[in-house]
Amino acid sequence: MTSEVQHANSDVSHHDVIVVGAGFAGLYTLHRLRGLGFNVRVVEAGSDVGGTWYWNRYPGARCDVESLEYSYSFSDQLQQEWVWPERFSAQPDILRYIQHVADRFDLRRHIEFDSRVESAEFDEGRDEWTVTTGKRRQLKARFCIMATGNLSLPRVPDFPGLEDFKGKWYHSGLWPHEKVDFTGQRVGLIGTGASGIQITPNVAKEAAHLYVFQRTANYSVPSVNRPTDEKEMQGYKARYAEIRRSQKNSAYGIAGFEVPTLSAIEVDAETRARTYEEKWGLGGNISFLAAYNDILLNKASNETACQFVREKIKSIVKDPETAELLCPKDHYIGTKRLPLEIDYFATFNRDNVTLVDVRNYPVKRITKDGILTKKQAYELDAIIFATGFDAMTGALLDINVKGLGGKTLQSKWAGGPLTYLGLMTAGFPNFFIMTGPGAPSVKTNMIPHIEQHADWITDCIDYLSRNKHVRMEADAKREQEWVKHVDDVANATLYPLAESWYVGANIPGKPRFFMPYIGGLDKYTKLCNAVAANGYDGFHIR
Ligand code: NA7
Repeated sequence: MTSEVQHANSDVSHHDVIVVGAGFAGLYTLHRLRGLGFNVRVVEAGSDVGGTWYWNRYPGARCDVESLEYSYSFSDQLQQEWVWPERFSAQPDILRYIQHVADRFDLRRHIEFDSRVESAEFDEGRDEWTVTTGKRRQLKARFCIMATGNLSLPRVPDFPGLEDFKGKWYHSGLWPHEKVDFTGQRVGLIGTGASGIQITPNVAKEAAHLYVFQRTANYSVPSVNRPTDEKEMQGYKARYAEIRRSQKNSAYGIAGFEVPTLSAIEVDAETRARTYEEKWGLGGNISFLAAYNDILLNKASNETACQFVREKIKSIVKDPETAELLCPKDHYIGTKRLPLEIDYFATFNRDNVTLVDVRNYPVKRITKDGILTKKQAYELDAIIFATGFDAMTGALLDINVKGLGGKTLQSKWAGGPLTYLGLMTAGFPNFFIMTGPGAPSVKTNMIPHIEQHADWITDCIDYLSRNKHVRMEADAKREQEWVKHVDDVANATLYPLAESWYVGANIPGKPRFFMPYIGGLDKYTKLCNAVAANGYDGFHIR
């Protein structure tokens, strides 16, 4: 291990490990590594901790996993003491929690804020990474860990004319820190993914008029959010050890739902309707999709769930034409991320809300006064882009990463992200990727997965350091086998059929490649543990 070598007036510092990103993943990794005595430096583009929850401050931003489960398990004291105000926490409460974690475990002094990483280059002679930030700071370390998140490179489609717009515009993932007041304004919202669905009811309450520009109708199920029930919370806390174990032994990293045993098409229509109704009333997306064991595997089964949700939309939305337009027809439910709604569909019953069809009448351009579609012009004071992210690979490829022989990650991943276990990519030694492509990532509860990855990587770095190994790299053949396995698992489901960000379909020109590993967190954890127990089988160490 190196000692802390950092000269006050120098713009080069030396460490054992550099971690990029101070979200949930970066913070826990820092905590673990520091606990073992490593000199760790975290580099963060934002001005504070929080990652996703730092940037996504839009009205209505809320987690779709229950907070008692979407929280760290590493400190029992922390989980016993923390009080979550709601079942599905709103962004400010999650940010408050992660800020508390940073303070409580004294993590901030190891983090450089307002520092966007521009490049990371491996020095083959020294077995060392050099990370350079936008401030021309250089950090050097044997190990580099990318905790850059999956939805951290916001994307505004390149509509012509945006620069002419006289009003203000916002992206959901780059929301201002101060409250944006839409009172009395005509607002255009583009995008009806999870972010657009959360923004709509909130902005509709303020705006003079809200126009929701929808390209693809989206399924959504109720969140059934509520203030935390004191008894329920105490029950959780009393059983936390068991709950955390069962999270880690589940596919979705969530303890609180029943694993289904029946097929949707093997039961009669009445039973099915009752089950869906019950799940609809309970709230949550995993519980709805896990009503039956083949909703994500079998088209006919899936269609029963689609049909149920379409009927619900029609029963909520009074205007039949709007209701019909809100009914998704072009993808199977759950094959795109299934957002949770709080009054989303009901908001279209308000007089000050209009649904605009930009599937049949696409946006032609932004003008100084608003949005011009193929059908008509909409005069607007503000535009909100809830148009998503260059997901999973965007933030990684935004950094100029150079591995062995000066090969860039961009060129290696030109056809899609290649990894072994999602943890490393061949040709880039001592370079770890957290909860990204090739790992369960966005298809599981992020927090237990983050803890699993951070623990695995920390143990690995500790093992390498104790044994005086200077370099570890994924084997290229094992990487190919893993990539094929990830693809095979996905192809056994309906997921790859959708035009989703899971396959990169939302970014023009991005190679179609199914990125998350959907074999389940439980199975994945066992695989990772077996690899470590076998002396890091599939990796070259020297
Ligand atoms: P998503 O889920 O990628 O949604 C983006 C939305 O923006 C989606 O409805 C898109 O329609 C729409 N979009 C994107 N480009 C355009 C253009 N050019 N014209 C019209 N509409 C467009 O992003 P979110 O931020 O909502 O959610 C991301 C994740 O964050 C979410 O899954 C949660 O995990 C948290 P499309 O469907 O592509 O037709």
